[in-house]
Amino acid sequence: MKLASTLRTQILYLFGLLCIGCSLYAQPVVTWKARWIEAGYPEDSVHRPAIYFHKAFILNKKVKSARVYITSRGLYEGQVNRQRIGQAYLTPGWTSYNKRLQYQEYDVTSLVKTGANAWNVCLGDGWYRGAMGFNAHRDRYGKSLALLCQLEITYQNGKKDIICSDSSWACSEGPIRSAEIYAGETVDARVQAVYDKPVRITNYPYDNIIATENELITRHETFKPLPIITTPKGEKVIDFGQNLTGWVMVKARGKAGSVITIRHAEVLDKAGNFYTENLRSAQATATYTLAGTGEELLEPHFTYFGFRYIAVEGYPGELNPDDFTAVALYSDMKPTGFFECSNPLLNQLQHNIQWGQRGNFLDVPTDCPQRDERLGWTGDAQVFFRTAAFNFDVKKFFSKWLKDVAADQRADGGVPWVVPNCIGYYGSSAGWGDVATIIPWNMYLVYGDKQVLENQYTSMKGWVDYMTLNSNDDLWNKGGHFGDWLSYRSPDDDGSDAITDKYQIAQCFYAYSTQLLSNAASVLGKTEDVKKYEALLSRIKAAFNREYVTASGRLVSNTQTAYVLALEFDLLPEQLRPTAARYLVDNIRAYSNHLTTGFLGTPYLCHVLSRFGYTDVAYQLLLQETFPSWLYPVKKGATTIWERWDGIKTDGSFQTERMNSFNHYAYGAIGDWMYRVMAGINTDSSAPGYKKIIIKPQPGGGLTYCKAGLQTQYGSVSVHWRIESNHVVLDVEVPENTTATVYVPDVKGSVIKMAEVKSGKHHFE
Ligand code: RAM
Repeated sequence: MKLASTLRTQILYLFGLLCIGCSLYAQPVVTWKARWIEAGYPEDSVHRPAIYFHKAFILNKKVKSARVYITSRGLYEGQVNRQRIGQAYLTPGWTSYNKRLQYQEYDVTSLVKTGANAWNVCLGDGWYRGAMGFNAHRDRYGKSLALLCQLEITYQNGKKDIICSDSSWACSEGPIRSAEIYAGETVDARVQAVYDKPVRITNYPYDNIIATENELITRHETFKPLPIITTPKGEKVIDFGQNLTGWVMVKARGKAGSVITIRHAEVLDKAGNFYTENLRSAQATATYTLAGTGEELLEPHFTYFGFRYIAVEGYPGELNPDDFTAVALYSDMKPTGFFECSNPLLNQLQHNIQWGQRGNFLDVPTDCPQRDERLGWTGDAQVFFRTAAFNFDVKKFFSKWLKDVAADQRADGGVPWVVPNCIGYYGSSAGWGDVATIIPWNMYLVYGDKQVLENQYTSMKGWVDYMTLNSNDDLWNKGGHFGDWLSYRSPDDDGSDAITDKYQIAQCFYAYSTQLLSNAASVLGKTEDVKKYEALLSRIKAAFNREYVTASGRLVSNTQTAYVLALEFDLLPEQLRPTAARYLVDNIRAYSNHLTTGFLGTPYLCHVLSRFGYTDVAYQLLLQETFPSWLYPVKKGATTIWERWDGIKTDGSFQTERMNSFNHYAYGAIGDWMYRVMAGINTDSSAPGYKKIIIKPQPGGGLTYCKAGLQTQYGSVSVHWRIESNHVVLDVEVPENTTATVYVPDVKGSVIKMAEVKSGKHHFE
């Protein structure tokens, strides 16, 4: 056994003092002694079985500590002496691999031993070379899987050793016969990895390898089956009661060669049959062939599913609920927010919003977890950001992803539709590309850390300059745009579709992004840029008013989204704003108190209503139970947020299978209004990150109480209001080292008292 000499121990911690802003960062840097290795045999290019790598080594001395540094082109799972390395899944995560490839570091001291050791690592296609994106193309980042890993050992006598991936490793196929994100996984437990093939050294670069910044994907909640269903078609179906993202652990005993097939679905159709058409081409199937060795525990490794139901075929014997457990997988973000009120439907909505987040925060913020898409859609992410940051601590999750946004941004500043951009560039869309400014600025507001603005400033500026480049006379009126995606369309074709002109929308986002860039420049002390972009902003607004606004404040597109965006982003002159807000309310009334907004208008709809004194109308929209509304899906039994307002139509039939996800968080953006306006928890932008807190609850909608809280970096802020004999009783909790301005409301939501308070618990009535 050839052991690397201690002299080669090259994992250097360079505690480089990276002085950025006023914060000091200690950055561990790995010097890789390991070589990239890949399978040294011709692969089955159709099924692409996982590749199993192996290294046997002997340690002669007592080990004090052992650490693994590992990454891969493809997904990896490793074991030392048959014990899993770490608790993370789908590692090394998903980034713009060719520019930024994360490695992970694990303490494996308890796994190694003096004497003979075995280190195994298995690689699957994953996002790297599995079918992804439109037309499910394979090989988005490269054609072959490769492994890079090193194990650094410190002996009790202080000496060091290193075991690296190199030509001394062996490899072979093994039980995982195929695995892809959309297709699922096929495991034949009869096949064992025998490691009888050589590996090949490859010359992939090292300079794109980076430390992991965010929380890895880990296992979370588990669910047991509800009573087993036999559908009208005779399928054996298990309902886990919750639409979730992850997979099902199965226990089975059977003859060698018996095949169990598990298909996944989010919903049953009107007749009660298993429905998978909305997964489009995603097979989303786990297939297990038993080894016949007694009780076998089965679960996939390099895939995941978005599902509530599974259809099981080939299971030996009766289906026993004890043998099936669904497990939720998502990035290990710390839960930070809670929200509860006197309306059970709203509590279910909050539940659905949180589960939409859990199901779509798997290293990257994805649009959906089930069909052949599951991509980092930029628009969806920006729409949902503020809500996400209430429910979970997403600081690291988004600082990592924003770096991929910057990495995948084009030289002309264009931002691709999805990040990591595995689908190619089709131009930039308003409301999608603005992720480059909206998330950094809002991250600064909620976490109070300038670093994100430093990191993203070039990207923010690039995006605004891109829009300028594509403008004529300060009007951004070029290119293709998604517009107010999935806004209301009349099921009766009665001409009431709520379509907003796409260039009118584009102009609103052009203004908003320019405003945010100028805000960022001001925080970072870039005075020249502040001047430049403030001047640009005035021209953009003037152009908007020339092109899209009548003298009385009516907009060219007379839709809710049109008014919402113009008002939210301050595009109209002061004197026209109240009239425009009135037009918005008139429009809502014209739809019998229903919203008609799509992805872009929805997040701001209730905020704009509240800002202009129509919180009562906002409550009417929020509490609306008929289509289109937030509670309509809740009434239809949703356990997550749907992609469309009418994913299941009033007659029980489905919207088109071409686009009908039942786990799409975008419309969950209402959560932000629930926390910020209903409960009234907000940060003061003059002291962001909740250093100064504004507590301004606005009761309404006939609710009798509301309780909400947020774990900020200073500690917990919470609000509890309740209505007792026609007046409001308010309890607030303000964290250490912060101050709060509390606005005490009456039962109608009007402010009756204001108080400046320090940390502690405060009671008002
Ligand atoms: C859909 C995605 C996503 C949306 C784009 C425009 O396919 O699911 O939600 O942002 O299209």
